[in-house]
Amino acid sequence: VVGGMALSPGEFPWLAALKRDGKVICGATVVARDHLITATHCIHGVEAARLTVLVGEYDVNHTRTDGFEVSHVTQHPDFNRYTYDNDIAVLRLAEPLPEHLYRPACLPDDDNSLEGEDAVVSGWGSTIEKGPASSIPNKAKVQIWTQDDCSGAGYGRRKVTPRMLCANAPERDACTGDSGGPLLVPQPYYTIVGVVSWGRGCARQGYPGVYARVGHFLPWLRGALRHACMCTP
Ligand code: 4AZ
Repeated sequence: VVGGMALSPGEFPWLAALKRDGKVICGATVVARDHLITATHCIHGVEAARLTVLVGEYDVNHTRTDGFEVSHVTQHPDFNRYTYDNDIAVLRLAEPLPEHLYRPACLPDDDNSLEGEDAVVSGWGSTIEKGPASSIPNKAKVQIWTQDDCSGAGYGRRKVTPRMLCANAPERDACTGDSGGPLLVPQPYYTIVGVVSWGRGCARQGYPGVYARVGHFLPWLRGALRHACMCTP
């Protein structure tokens, strides 16, 4: 996260770090006792056995646990690895998380446009473009763009589809390593409206962060999260 501030320990109890072969590669969001949402591009073609998630941790270079085992991965069937269309995935854990370690983020209850709304992006990604990953998580307040402004942004022929959402603020953005983590609207409950997906560099003028639009995937998520105990505020 560029242009943000450090989270306090325990401040975002739904925020998780995703590891592949023991190394943090992306963010993720706890949405149920044994389910997280991340980006498909983070885990594309990777077997569940190589994945773990850190939940309830702060400094990822000094963790208390090695992470919780992922037992099953549901990639979005229409993920496009060239355009990053449909860049969302659901991780199922081998065991439910200990209750004291997390609180789930809520899912939106419809596909609102959200344009102009304030949102918060968070993660262990770089705090400057091409910088190293952060050992502690950061957060930044950003604004959600209209779909028209977003399609007309600098991305040109790199298409921003209706399955995506743009957000940024001057000098504030998601960055490398934040992928898979949440974009949250805080009112009335922290609700995951986006999954960090792509962008040109970080916090460049005219190039907002692009997110998978969670509201678009509600029917698919209901299937992938079947039997999960959901957020009950
Ligand atoms: C990345 O490489 C990445 N500025 C994620 C988000 C953005 C850029 C890069 C958005 O994971």
